[in-house]
Amino acid sequence: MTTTTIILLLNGPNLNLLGTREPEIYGTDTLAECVGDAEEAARSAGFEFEHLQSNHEGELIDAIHAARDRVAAIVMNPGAFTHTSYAIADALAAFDGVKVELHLSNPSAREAWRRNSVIAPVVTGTIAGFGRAGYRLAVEATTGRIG
Ligand code: CA2
Repeated sequence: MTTTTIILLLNGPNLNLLGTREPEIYGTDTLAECVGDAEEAARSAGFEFEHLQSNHEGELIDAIHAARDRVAAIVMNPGAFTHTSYAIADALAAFDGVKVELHLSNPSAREAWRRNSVIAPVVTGTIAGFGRAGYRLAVEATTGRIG
């Protein structure tokens, strides 16, 4: 039984630009709006909520390390690090709580290089292709598994 009550949302590189380009793929909502939905879902289920967006692989890894034994669940949209970062995959593998990989788009339906996730083998599950709604859905997926 976990004693921590925090859900941590991590957003990777370029997601700070959400809502400014490629609306046909990523929608017109801003990252702040997506994060707000996730926070609302966490708090209404009785959890605390933390968020970090970073364009830097090492900063995301440090945040995952700092979450160990402190945070109940991590929801992460790793951005393009999804397809390249064995370092983030190793950090997530060392986190024992619930882990959800989150994508706005459905990378499996896009370019060939997006079809492989090095993160997928180390997470509890993945939510992809539901745009902004995925942020709320991902948090709701964790709250059912914490404990
Ligand atoms: O679909 C997703 O959420 C992605 O993680 C988004 C990444 C992409 O590399 C992944 O394959 C799938 C890209 C994030 C960049 O997002 C922007 C959105 C609007 C404007 C500029 C960047």
